[in-house]
Amino acid sequence: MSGQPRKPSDPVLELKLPRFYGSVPTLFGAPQAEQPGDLEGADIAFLGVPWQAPVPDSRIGAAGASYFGTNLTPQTFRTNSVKYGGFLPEMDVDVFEHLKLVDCGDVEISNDHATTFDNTVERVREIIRAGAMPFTIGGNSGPSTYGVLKGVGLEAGGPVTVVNFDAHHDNLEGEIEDDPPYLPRWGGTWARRILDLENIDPARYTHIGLRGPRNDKGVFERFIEKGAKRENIRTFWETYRARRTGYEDWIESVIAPNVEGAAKVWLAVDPDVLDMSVSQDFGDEPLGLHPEELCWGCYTVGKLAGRQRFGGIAFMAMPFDAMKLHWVMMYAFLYAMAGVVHAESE
Ligand SMILES: [Mn+2]
Repeated sequence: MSGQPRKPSDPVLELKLPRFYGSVPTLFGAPQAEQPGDLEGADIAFLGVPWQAPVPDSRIGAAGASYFGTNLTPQTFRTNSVKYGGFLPEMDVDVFEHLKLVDCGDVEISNDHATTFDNTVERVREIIRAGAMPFTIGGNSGPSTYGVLKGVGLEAGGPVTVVNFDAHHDNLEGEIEDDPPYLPRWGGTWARRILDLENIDPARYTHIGLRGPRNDKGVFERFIEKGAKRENIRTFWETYRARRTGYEDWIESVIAPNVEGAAKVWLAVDPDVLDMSVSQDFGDEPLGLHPEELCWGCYTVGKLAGRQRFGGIAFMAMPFDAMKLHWVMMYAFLYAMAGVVHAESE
């Protein structure tokens, strides 16, 4: 070493972070799981689902933020994660001391939509069979919701509770086989379609944060038709009141009855459940949750489910370049896992 700064021609000899390719490290710098055998001993397995949905007419322009480039979200999410560790002083827990995280890379996305779904289901089943909890991130809804949850359901061996944080119903009618191949309608339909999946119990389906005029009049009826309960669809008025009456008690009372007796609990978060003021680089719906409310909700799900029943956590429709939003969602993930850790220590 000459003591001089490196020359552009000097080789880079050491990469301290495990990397998939180029400048993409693993999530939180976790060990890479390249082969199914690498999943041994893992508690949490991160899996990217880099699928970008076609942008529908209604979401062209600024409203299309959660569509454009979402195929890049898993890798930018990884890149943004490496400033964090797993210790939350406010919870006095280091998540990664208790739960071993590995990064499984991304699902292989195919031009053939059915193949993408099959690949996703298979990767998720592989993770669950190895005894780990899948942490998945889209892409848009479709493979990252229906595909992931299909795998969870097939391995569950009993009823699965879905806890879905979303401003929107996403339960429009229309079956998969009716979708035009060039414009699969997953974004607006997935929450209805999942209610037909094996082991997904519609009566346990819990929706938190529904609000606003992107929803239509049929929203409740379409859930009820599929077996969901009206009282499990929690709108802004309830979250708003809970701020005064005690949000922690309220969210526990909402989730606990639907977790009781479930074989698995799967947690889905569409970041638009957050208020549009939360992140300067994403959000087009006011009257949403604050980060602490989302984090506490995720913590509550983790704590009520516990290590054996926590069926996975999934983020979807997150723009690749919404850096501040990524960080909020990393908190949400860590809080869910802190709940799982605390469930074990009780
Ligand atoms: Mn939404």
